[in-house]
Amino acid sequence: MRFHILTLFPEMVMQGLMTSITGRAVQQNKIGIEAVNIRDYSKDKHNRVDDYPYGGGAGMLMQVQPVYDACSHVLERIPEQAKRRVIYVTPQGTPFTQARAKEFAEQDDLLLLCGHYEGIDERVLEEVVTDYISIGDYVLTGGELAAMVIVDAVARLVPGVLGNEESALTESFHGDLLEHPQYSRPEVWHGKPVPKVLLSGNQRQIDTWKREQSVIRTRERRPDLYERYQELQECREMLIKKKLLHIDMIELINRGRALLIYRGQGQILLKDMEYEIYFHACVDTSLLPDAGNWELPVKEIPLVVIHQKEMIPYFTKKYGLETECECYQAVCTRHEKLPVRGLYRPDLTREDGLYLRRLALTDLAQVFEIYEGCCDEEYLSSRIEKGMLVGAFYGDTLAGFIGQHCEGSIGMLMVAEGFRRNHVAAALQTYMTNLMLEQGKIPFSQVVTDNKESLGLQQKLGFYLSRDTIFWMEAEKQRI
Ligand code: 4GY
Repeated sequence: MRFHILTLFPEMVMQGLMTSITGRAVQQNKIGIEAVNIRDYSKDKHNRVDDYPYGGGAGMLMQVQPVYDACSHVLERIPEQAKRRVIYVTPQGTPFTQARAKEFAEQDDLLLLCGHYEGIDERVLEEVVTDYISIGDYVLTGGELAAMVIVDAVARLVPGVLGNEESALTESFHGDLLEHPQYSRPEVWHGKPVPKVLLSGNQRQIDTWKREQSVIRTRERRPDLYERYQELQECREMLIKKKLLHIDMIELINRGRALLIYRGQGQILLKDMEYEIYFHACVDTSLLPDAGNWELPVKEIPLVVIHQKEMIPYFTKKYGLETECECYQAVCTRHEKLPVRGLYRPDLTREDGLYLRRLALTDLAQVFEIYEGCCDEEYLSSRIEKGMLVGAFYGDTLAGFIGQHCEGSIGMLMVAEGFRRNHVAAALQTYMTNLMLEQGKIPFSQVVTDNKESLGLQQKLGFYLSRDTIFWMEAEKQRI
């Protein structure tokens, strides 16, 4: 990730960002930061960059030419295929959130344009800016601090910047809840002891306590977030009446990734915060709507998982979606890890040399060689890039792999031809299941109804199958 900050005060930005964690990340080549001085692009003999606004009014405006030339110069230097955004920081932008930070962290190059005086001539903004972002409802003297806020929040999401990070496969989640309070030594300070439970060593109790504290804190300090949290909990209660069938939606809520789009008429529509995927359930099928007199409050739905067959015509008619596949949900309902004896050892090797490890982009060729499932190659490589696939190797040969789909299910299980019936699939599924259990997630997979082999494997490992099926529906043949 490379950050390019276009500013009239390059020293201010570099001073701030070259200190502490972002500075270390630059030194370690995890990120690049450059400040481009807009004044260097002035064609005025006095290096002026500002002028009076047409129509009068207080103060000065930054002129089109230096801003445009500074921007063009940066854009010309970045590779053509690089994913890029040009961000203008302004109180008139959309609010900067953790979700936006994640979105920006996916880019290769971020240009941040800092305004000064009364702002920048609208015409150059129209030509170069892709995103208008505000860091809050207050007015600064310039865009620099706002740009630094964004660089900082995005940089810490770049792999390797924090150093201590968990991989995407093992990261924890919190969603709408605030963090719980934290304590370190000494055990008693100013007569205040550290909460007893934290010294108990009982991890289950500790986790429950942390969760309770998060809820209390959110209710007291952020009633707005708490209201969202509560609404989702109510949805969860309704969905859990058919836990196996609705497990994907329940887990989306549990993992703090659910946005409630609609609730009413016995229906729930959720959206994944991170991907353009919708989830629909009729929790009261006596209220099944007919497509004529009833509307969901969304204009477009590119991809949806529906949980009641009766809704297919509605989504076809209203959103032009086609059924892509019909699946059973297979759910691991227990909390204890699956036994691994004979599959792999804790150090991830097996007596006969089977070895499990996370896949990297350097394994891509081998993955494509053995893959014959339904996801396209672009999707598969994006999941590998995010560290969501685990491979099973004999020596250097990839015998099979498994992964987590973007919506959270276990999938993409594939075993190479020569290695079938060799416990490789069971080893992979067991490994992924235990990994998810360790993180407090409910492991589940979605198995296409005619995949007898996979249905058998799931059941053999103790996964329960939903009685009814779910349907993936999408606009065109593509999956994110
Ligand atoms: N708030 N969020 C903000 C800001 C300063 C005059 C335009 C904010 O993002 N930026 O207050 N920026 C102004 C100063 C030119 C930007």
